[in-house]
Amino acid sequence: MAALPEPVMQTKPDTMPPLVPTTGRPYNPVVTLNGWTLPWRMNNGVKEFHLVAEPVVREMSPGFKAHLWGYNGQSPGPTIEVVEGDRVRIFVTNKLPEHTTVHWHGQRLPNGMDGVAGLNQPAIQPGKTFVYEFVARRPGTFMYHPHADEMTQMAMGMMGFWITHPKQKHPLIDEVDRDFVFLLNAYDIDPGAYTPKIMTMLDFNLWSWNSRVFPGIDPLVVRKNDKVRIRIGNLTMTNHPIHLHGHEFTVTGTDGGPTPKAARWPEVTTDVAVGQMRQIDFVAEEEGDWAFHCHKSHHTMNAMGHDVPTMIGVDHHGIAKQITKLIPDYMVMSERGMADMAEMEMPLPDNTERMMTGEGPVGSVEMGGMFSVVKVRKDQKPGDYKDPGWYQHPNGTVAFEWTGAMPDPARFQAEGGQSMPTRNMPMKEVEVQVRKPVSHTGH
Ligand SMILES: [Cu+2]
Repeated sequence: MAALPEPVMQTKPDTMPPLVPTTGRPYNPVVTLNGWTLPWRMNNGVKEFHLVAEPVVREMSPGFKAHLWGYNGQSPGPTIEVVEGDRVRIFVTNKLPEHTTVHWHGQRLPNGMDGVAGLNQPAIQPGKTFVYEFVARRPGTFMYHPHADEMTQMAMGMMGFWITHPKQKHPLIDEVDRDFVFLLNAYDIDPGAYTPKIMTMLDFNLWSWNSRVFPGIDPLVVRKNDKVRIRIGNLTMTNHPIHLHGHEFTVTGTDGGPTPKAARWPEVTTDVAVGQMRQIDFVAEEEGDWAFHCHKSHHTMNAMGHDVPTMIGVDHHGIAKQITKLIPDYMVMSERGMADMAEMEMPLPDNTERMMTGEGPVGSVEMGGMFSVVKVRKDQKPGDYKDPGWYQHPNGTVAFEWTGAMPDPARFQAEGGQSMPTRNMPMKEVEVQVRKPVSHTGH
C-alpha cells in the first residue's frame, strides 16, 4: 500500500467499450450506457481503485451541459467491476467543497466499511483521502453513492454502478452475450441554468439515464438472437416502470442477488422502485428498432414547465388576436395536444434541453428523458456496439395510411348509442369542461 494508484479520468460522455479484464479471473464485462468502467491495478492480490469525488461538467445531451458533482470526471461515476471473492481496496479522494463518504449499496462488508458518515466513519473532509477495503462476497448488481449530505450530493449526480461477477458457473446466473448497465437519475435544472436545484423533491424536469436525456442516450445495440442482460438501478425519488417493446424479459436478479428460477415470469414492464436494482434478461429474437423507456409519460419529456393548463379543445383564435395587439410575441400552444411542441421552433434560453425531441427516420419521436432504442440486427458482429443506423423494414411490414372509403358508423346508430338505458336521467344534459390543475403544489 505504498502509494495511491493514479486516478483514471474520463471527459467524454460516450458509451465506452467493455473493459476486458487482463488480470484476475476472466468474465464477460458490462457496457455502461454513456459511461465507462474504472480500470484497477493489482497490488499483492488486491484490486485497487481510486475514486475522486469532484465537481464535473456533464453533457446531458448534445449541446446541453450541466454542472454536477460526480467521480473521476463524470456523473455518474465509473462502473466498478470485480469478481466474487476479490479483495477490493478503494481509495476515495474528496475534491468537493464539502465532506462526503461512499456507501457501497447492497454489499456484504464489515460494518466500518459501509460508509455512513457519523455512524460508521468520520466524513471525508475536502482534500482528504480515505481507504475502503473489503471482500466482494456475493455476486450481483450494486450501486455506490455518498451517505453524507445525501440530499445535496445525490441531487448533484454523485452515484455509480458496481458489478460483482460470479467466480464460477452459477446455477442462477446465466451467461449472456451483452450486459448493459445504467442508473436512473433525475435533475431539476431551470431552462438556461447549469446547476440542479437541490431542494426539489418530486417535480424534477430532467429524467435521465446515467445523467443523459434522450436523444442523448445511446442505443443498446445487439445482434439478433443474442442473450441480452440489462441492469438498472434507481437513485431518483420515485419509481420507474421500465418497458421494453417487441420482446418479453424475465427479472433474473434484484437487490438481493439472483432470483430463484421458480420466481421468474415473462413480462414487458418492470417497476424499479427507489433504491432498487433490477436485472432483466431476454433473447433478442426480433429484428428492428425497439423503443425502451420509462412508462411514466412525464419521464419521457424534458425540461417541462408544469404550470401549463391543458388547452386541448379550447379555441384561442379570437382571443389570441386581441392579446397580440398588446403582446406582439404572444403564442398559443397545444390547443390540439402537445405534439405541436416537438415541431415548433421556439426561442429558448441558451443551454436548455428541448422538451420532446429525438428525430427518427420518419419524423419526430416526441420523446425526451428516460428513453432509448434497443437495436436488434442480424448482421451486427459479436462484440460490436457501433450504432448500425435505422432499421430497414422488409417490404409490407410497416403501418400505412388507409386511402379507401370511410363507411358511416351504421352499427352505432342502430344500437341507440348505448347497451343499457340509464335508469334515472339527469335533470338536464351536462357537458364537463376538463382542465388540469395549473400547478403541483399541494400534492
Ligand atoms: Cu420514470
